[in-house]
Amino acid sequence: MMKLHWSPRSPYVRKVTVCIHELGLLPKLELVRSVAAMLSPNERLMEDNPLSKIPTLKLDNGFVLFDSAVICEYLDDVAQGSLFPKTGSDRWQALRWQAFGDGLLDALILWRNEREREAPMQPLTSAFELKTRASLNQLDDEAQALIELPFSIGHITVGCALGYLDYRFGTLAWRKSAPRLAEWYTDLSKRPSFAATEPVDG
Ligand SMILES: N[C@@H](CCC(=O)N[C@@H](CS)C(=O)NCC(=O)O)C(=O)O
Repeated sequence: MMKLHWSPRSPYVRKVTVCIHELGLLPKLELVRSVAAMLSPNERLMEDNPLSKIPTLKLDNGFVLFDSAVICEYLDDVAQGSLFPKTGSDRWQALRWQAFGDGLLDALILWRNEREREAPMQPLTSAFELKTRASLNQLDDEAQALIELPFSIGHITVGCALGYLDYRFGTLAWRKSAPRLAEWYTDLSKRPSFAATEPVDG
């Protein structure tokens, strides 16, 4: 049985668990609740991944895969899925959206870390906000393409980034500035894979 270091809060882990649901792989995985926090490296997790990050996937033969992009592509390959288009413009758009969603998440997580400090560095939080707003504008312009292209890791990653905005940045009210994206996201959230992986504290 493959072992996934997992948490119900992490948006990168959510990418992987959405793929697991989409690909019907749930019975093949053991989910291990692992706490990963930048300020307190987790020794048990580090035995599998010295970077102390989740998601981390340990295969039956002991081989360990990270990060989320690599794990998702591996699972799609194992299940012979179509979340990673093999060739052509669909492939590059899927990988681009994955990089876009991952990049937005990277900025949001650093922003949140800064925000929680006693004296947040204001120019830094402003820069994160600027990038987040610009990303939402850009994704809103791409909403029609998100609707039209075959469902892929790109859709999953952008969806997980938006889910994280709802979870940790509610006051940003992102739907106001990205109404077409919001409409697409409402439909995406109805997929059983998204409904089953809503972030929760605990
Ligand atoms: N690029 C990585 C990012 C993973 C990541 O940063 N995960 C966070 C949890 S949301 C983590 O493990 N943080 C712990 C740390 O940075 O020490 C991926 O896509 O898997």
